[in-house]
Amino acid sequence: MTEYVPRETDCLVLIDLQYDFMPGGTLAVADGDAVVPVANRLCEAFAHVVATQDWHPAGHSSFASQHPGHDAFTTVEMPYGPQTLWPDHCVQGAPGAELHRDLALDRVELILRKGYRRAIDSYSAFMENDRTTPTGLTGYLRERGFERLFFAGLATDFCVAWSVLDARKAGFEAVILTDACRAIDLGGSLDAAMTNMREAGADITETSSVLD
Ligand code: VGL
Ligand code: ZN
Repeated sequence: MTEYVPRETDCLVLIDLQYDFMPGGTLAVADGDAVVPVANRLCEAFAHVVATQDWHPAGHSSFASQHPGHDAFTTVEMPYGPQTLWPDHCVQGAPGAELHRDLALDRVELILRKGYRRAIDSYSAFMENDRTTPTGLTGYLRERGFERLFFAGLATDFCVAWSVLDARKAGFEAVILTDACRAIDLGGSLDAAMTNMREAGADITETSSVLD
C-alpha cells in the first residue's frame, strides 16, 4: 500500500458530510456517520482541508417529488442526460442540509456549496451534472497550488466518485480513502464507480496509508 506523507501541496476534500446522508436522514447512507470520526482524524493529518455541502433549493429537479409517476432511485431523462431521482434532501437552510455537528470544521478552509441550480444536479464538487457548468473549485484549488487531492465522505459511488473523476480530468492526483467513505450502491453503482476511478488513474486506498 502506498504510504503518503502529507505535503503542503496536498488538500483533503470532505464530501457532503450532512445529516440527510446520515442514518435517520432522508437519503441515508448505511453507516454514514461512521465516517465522521475518521474524517476528523484526517483533518489533523492534512495542512489544508476543504468540504462540500449538497445545497438544493426546495423543489429541486433531482427530487422524485417533482416528477409525478416516478419513484425515487429511478432514472429520468433531463435536458442534460439521464438523472437519478432522489428523495428530497439537503434543502437549503433545512436541518438535513447541515454538516454533522461532530465534524471538526475549525480547520476547514472552504465550504463549497453545490446543487443550488434548480434545473441541474451536481454530484461532483467540480462540475455540475450537465458536465459543462463549473462550480469554481478547480480554479480555487489550482490557484492555491494544490497537486494531490485526498477524498473522503459520502457517498462513495456518487458525489465522491464523480469528484474524484473530475479531479483527475482537471489534472490533480486523486486518492480516495475508502474506509473514510460509505456508498449508496444502487444497481451496481459502487462497482462501476470503483472501476471508473481506477481507470481514471485515481489511487484507491485506505486511511492507513496516511494515518498511523
Ligand atoms: C449525493 C445523491 C444526491 C451524494 C448527493 O452526496 O453522493 N447523492 N445528492
Ligand atoms: Zn443531492
